[in-house]
Amino acid sequence: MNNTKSKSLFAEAKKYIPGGVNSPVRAFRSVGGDPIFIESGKGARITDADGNEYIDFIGSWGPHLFGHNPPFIKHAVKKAMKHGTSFGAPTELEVKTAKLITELVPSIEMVRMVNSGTEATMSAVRAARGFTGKDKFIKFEGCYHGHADYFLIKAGSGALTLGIPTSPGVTAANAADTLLADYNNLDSVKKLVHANKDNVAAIIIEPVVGNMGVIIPDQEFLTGLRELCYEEKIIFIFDEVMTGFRVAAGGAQELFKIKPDLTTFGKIIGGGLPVGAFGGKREIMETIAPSGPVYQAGTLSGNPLAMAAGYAALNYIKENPGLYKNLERTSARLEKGIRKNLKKLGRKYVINRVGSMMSLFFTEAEVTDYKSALKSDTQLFGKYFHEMLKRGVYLPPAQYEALFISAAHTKKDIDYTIEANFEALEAVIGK
Ligand code: HOZ
Repeated sequence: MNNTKSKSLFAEAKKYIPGGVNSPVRAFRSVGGDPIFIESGKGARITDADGNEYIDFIGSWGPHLFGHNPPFIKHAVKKAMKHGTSFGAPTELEVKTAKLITELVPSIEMVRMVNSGTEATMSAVRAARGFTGKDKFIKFEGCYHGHADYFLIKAGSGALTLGIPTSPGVTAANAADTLLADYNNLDSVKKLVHANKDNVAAIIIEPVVGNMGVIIPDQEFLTGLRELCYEEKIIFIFDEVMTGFRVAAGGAQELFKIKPDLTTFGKIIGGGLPVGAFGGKREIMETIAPSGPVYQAGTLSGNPLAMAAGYAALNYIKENPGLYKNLERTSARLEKGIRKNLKKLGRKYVINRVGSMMSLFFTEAEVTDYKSALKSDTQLFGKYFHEMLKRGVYLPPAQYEALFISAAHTKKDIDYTIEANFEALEAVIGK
C-alpha cells in the first residue's frame, strides 16, 4: 500500500498543528505508525490522499449513520447555502429541528442547539447545577463527556488511550466537584450520594459506553440510578452524543426504557456538520438564558448549514423506521462472523455490541467497566489494527473507541471484513 502522500502531509502537519492532528486519537499514537489522510468518502468507503480505498468503520466517529456523503444531506446543505451561511439570528429551520427532536425523543420537551458534544455536556451540567443549586456531580470512570476541565478526570476516549485520563491543566479546584463512580456498580454511586448528601446536582452517564470501547449497561444499574436520582433530587443526564439516533431513533433511553431529566446529543444530530444539543424537562430547560438565569450562548449555535444537515438526517430517520432493523441485521452479521473466527482460532476475546456500536477487546475476561477494559491487550489491538488496515478495513485506531456500522455497509462489505478479520487475527495471534 502506497502511503507517500499521507506521510508527507503528516510531516508537514506536525510543523503547524500539535501532533499533526486536530483531535488526538487520529494520530495513531496507540496503534503506532502514521495516520492516513482522507480525501473523500462515499457510502461505506473512504479514499485516502494516495488513492487507497478502505471500508470505513469509524464514520467520522459516529455521525455517518447513513454512510459518507448521502445525497439527501448533500442536497439539503447545498440548498441552505444558497440563502447564506450564518446569521446569528433565529431561523425557521431551528424551530423545525427542535420540534423534530422532541418528537423522536419523548423525554425532550425543550432543546438548545450548540456546536459540539463538549458544549452540550458542559451546558447540561451547568443547567443541572443552576436548577438544583448544588455543586457536585457524579461521572463514571472511563466515561468521556468531552473535554471541559471537570470531565477530564479518569476520562475515556483519547484521554484514556494516550494514558492521560486526568489531564494536566485541570486544577484541583476544578476537579473537586467531580465525583467518580464505577460503571455498572450502583453501590459505588449510592456511597458517593450518601457521603455528599444534598450536594450532588447531577449524575451524568454514557447509557451505552462508547469511549472505553463499547460497554453494555446492566438494565438494573440504569433503573437503579433513575430511582436514586428521583429519591435524592439529582438531575439524571444521559450523554447520548454517541448513542443518540444511533442505537434507536429515540437513543439508548428508548432501548433501555429510561427517562432521563436531561440528554446531550452530538454527532448524528448534525448530519456530519458540527452540532451538539442538550435538552430535557421543560422546568430545567427554562432555567437557561434568556428564559432563566443560567447563561449559555454561541454565535454559530443553530447555524443554518448545520441545521439543514441535521434536519435532513433526523427527518430521514423519522421517515424510515426500518432503518434500525437493517442496521441490527448488518451489525449482528459482523459480530457473528467475528465470533466464528475467534472460535476457529481458539480465542474467547470479548465482543461487546449494542446495535451498530461494537468493540472487540483483546481479553478473555468480561468487560463491564473501566478496570476490566484496562485488561485488554492494547499492543495486540495495535497489531490487529494494522493488519486490518493493510487489508483495506479502516477501524478506529484505538482499543478504547467504538466501531460504527452504517446503513451503507453492504452484506458484501461485512463478509469481506469478516474474512479480513480472520486473516488479521491469525496473523497477530497465530493458529
Ligand atoms: N474523541 C473522539 C471519539 N470518542 C474522537 C474524535 C476525533 O478524533 O475526531
